[in-house]
Amino acid sequence: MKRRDFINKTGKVAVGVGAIPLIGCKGSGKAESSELLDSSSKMVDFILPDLPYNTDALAPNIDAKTMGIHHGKHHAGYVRKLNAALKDHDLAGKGLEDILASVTDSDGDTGVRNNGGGHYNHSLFWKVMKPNGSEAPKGALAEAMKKAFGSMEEIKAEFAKAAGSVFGSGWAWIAADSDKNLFITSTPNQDNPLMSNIAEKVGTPILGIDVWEHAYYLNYQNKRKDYISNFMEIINWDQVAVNYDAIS
Ligand code: MN3
Repeated sequence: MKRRDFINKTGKVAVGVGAIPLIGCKGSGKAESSELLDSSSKMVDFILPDLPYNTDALAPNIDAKTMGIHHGKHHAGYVRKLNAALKDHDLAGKGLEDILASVTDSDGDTGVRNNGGGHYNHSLFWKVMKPNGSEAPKGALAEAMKKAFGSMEEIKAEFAKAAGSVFGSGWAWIAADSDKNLFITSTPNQDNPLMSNIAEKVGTPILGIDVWEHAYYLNYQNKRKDYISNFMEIINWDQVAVNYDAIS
């Protein structure tokens, strides 16, 4: 698929019910530029979304202190720095998915790439977890998962392997390509599969795990493997299915 088609497709997703609530932005991603201007004609900033549960809701799998710092400091920092990086940047005023599909590995895009990725990735991450997790999905996602991977056990094993193999800081993903076929991949730092000029495998992420040390170190220290297996127990597969269904 050509990149323009990809942007158009994800643009449609961005205004769908399933996708846009993931992304905290006062203006809709598809709003006309005039709607993105406030009364003083300044671009409206991206905002930090609330957690969909209390900071202690995922304990003991993820402890309250980690959640509080991760959301209130780390994610908040990405949002603040994204807004700063977009000042006088060509991509200012675009929706977050369009921004990520357009960033390159040039020095001028570094701030937008790292902090736009950080904002998108964490917005997704909070929503794909819930206390005690949810049952494995039914419907279209279940079919796609079976087609791509076989059994639920194989998916979990491959996803955990991708997460455990990230060198340094990064993310592992289940994502869908332009034909809605699923694949598992990982990305360094705050990159993600939406970054079509950068990512090794391009698509729309539907599930992601943060394997930066800040996501688990307070509770798990160097035991990333234990964090990953405990994350598996709190996956909100219902939300992952919503994310999948929202892809046009
Ligand atoms: Mn993080």
